[in-house]
Amino acid sequence: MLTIYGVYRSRASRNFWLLNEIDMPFDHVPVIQGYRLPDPEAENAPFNTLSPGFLSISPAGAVPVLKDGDFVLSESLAMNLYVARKAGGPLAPADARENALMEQWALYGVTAIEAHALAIMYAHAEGRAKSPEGEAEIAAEVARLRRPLGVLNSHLREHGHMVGGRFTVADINMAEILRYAQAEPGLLSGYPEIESWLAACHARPAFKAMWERRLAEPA
Ligand SMILES: N[C@@H](CCC(=O)N[C@@H](CS)C(=O)NCC(=O)O)C(=O)O
Repeated sequence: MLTIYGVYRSRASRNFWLLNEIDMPFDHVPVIQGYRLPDPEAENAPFNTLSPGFLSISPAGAVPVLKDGDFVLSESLAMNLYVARKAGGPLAPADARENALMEQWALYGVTAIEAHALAIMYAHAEGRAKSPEGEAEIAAEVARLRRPLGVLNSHLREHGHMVGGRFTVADINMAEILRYAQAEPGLLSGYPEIESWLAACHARPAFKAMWERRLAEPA
């Protein structure tokens, strides 16, 4: 049985969503981000990304991490591709070309979109969005997202989904990256194909089940 290390309020959310979709049983070891704790090294601190026991599994000190027997894998998007391939079925790549396209979109999402979308989300979450500095920061990130969001919008208009004309792990990976950009009101309405595809992704029972667990966790 797979073990997932991480909390729902982390990038592990994308792994939990996929595992719900394919109904694969897994063990869950909650590991909270060290930076969310007042003293992550305190004796009574909960198991966290700076705990020696976690660092011995994942020297990068970040969640999520997956264990499958003695096989350890980090990087949430790589984990999802591994799990989907292991499970097979419609969410997995059907052949080498689909596999390559799923890797292509995961790398595009993480290199061209995720950091900018996250910066926007943090500007809102940390209360900077309404200050002149925050507005300038968000405007710069929105400008950096213009080209990749345009690429995705055109791709979705033509193909409906990321890969293979059906809902797959590639949609989960990209949807979880784009979710951060939703923090900026009105941003995605400029990209209607993305907006409607994302709404359809979020309407899936497996996403909703993950989201419910996430909201149940302390912020
Ligand atoms: N690219 C990595 C990013 C992992 C990452 O930064 N995880 C955050 C939580 S979402 C974390 O554990 N941060 C702890 C820290 O930076 O100390 C992935 O997708 O898994």
